[in-house]
Amino acid sequence: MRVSEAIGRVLVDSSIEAFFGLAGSGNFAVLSALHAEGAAFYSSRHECGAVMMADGYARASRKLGVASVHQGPGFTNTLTGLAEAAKARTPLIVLAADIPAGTLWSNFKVDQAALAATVGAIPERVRGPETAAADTARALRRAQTERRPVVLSIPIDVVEEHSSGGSPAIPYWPSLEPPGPAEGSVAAVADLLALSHRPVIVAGQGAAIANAREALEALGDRVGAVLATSAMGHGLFTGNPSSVGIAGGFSSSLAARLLGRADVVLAFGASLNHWTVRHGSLFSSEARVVQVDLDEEAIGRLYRADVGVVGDAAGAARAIVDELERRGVGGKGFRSDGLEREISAGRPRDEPYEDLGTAEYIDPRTLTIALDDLLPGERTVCTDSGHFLGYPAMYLDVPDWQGFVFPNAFQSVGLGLASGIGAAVARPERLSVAAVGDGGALMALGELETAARYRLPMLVVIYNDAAYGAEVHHFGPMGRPVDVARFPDTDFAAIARAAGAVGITVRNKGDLSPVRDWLKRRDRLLVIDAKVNPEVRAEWLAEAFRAH
Ligand SMILES: Cc1ncc(C[n+]2csc(CCOP(=O)(O)OP(=O)(O)O)c2C)c(N)n1
Ligand SMILES: [Mg+2]
Repeated sequence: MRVSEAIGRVLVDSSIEAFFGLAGSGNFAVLSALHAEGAAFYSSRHECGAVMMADGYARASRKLGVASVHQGPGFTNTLTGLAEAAKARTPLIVLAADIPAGTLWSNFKVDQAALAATVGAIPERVRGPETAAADTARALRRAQTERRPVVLSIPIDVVEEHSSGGSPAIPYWPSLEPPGPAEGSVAAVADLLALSHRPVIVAGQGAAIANAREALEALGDRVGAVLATSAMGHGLFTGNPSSVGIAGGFSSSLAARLLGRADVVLAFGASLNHWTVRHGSLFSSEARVVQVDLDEEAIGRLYRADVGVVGDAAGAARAIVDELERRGVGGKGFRSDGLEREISAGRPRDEPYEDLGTAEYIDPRTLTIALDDLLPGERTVCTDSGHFLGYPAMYLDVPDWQGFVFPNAFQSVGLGLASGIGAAVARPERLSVAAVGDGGALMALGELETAARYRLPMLVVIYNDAAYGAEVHHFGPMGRPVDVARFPDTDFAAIARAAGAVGITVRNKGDLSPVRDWLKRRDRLLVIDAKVNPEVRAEWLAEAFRAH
């Protein structure tokens, strides 16, 4: 068999069912071989889109994401998506063609390994025909065990060679038990909890990856904790009556008030970055902080930690509960009578606001709340970056952690649409909802055609303020001229129709009625061009710009 076939065979034998990419001469053989081996192929219009589709696919399903790209510019086009995937610790593989080793000159020559490493991905290489299968297996393993994107460079002179190696038996990699927490640190946490009246648990992506929901809920029940997540952990406690949603910039005012009263903060698998702790203003300076993380270096790095516990979130939570049981520590803690009722009436969408809708514009809050009511609960919400971002994050419920895909680790505009496509492919039983701004939509516009071409039953909601609203709302109040960030209105419904999708323009709640019919059919992409009032300034934005 050829090297390309050996690579394709290893991937399909490792349960790769779908992949994304853009065909060029350099990756044509690998792409075709992987497809011929049985993996479904989705052709993007830009390589960044391909990587973000693989990223969204991985986040929504916990399966490995795979993308295939041409060498040189095909690869450099992936870099923003690759940086996002690396920062978010998404396990994925980019199969990147590369020029032959030792080439003195080529238009496509660029140091791919160095570029990959610079953005935080792991560079790997197919070394030759006889090692191709083993090299591919190694790349797969590293992406999964190190939870990072791997760039597997495949030289174009090797890819068509004969390989006798074939597919190696995929080596069995026992999943190593995460290290148990040290007894001393568990005892220190129990000491704090024995004196606590108002404990809170903040769970991040690390807790979600560790499947720690049950263990954290048991701990929360034992000590009467209020539960919250970081933005990356959003959805982990969906449905729990003691959960107040996201801690940080996207908190409801009730959540901010309750979290501010905590006397012990238990962070599990959360870095406690400035978003989660609102630049240090969310928690009281008196609150004692416990940080549990697999990575010792994460503890106390971004925020203070009075007690550090090295271990995985689920194992540590169970060990803490055992210790509390042994000591007979437990109680109602923060869960006063009436707290559940207060929480159920204190979601962000329950907070009163003045509807700033006009004949021309819908208020973005009204739009999002109406969509939350209209759309099925089984959904994956994928959000791009921009001023609008808080609305879907705060007002659209998600069924669980995988139901919220948040490609904002690199805070790049333009990634949300493609990650929504990846999620739609990964979880067809869930409605994929990509929430994007007009700027982000135009930056990734080619992928609108991709979603339409595959007739993906997904929804793209464009918060169209005809502006780079984040800049307008930040610089405008300072008296700076912001015309550089304003544009004539774009008719996205017309663009959607031209691409083969359904497009509707929404200026008020009534304009959403076609969504109801579409939901019954879901036979193709629906694009909502929501003309949102550009005057509405999100409260969370002031918080966001404190870091600039
Ligand atoms: C790739 C990239 N370019 C520029 C920025 C700076 N930036 C942050 S938000 C934003 C505006 C995005 O506009 P839009 O998608 O319409 O969302 P809005 O802020 O208007 O809601 C810009 C340009 C960025 N974060 N990423
Ligand atoms: Mg905008």
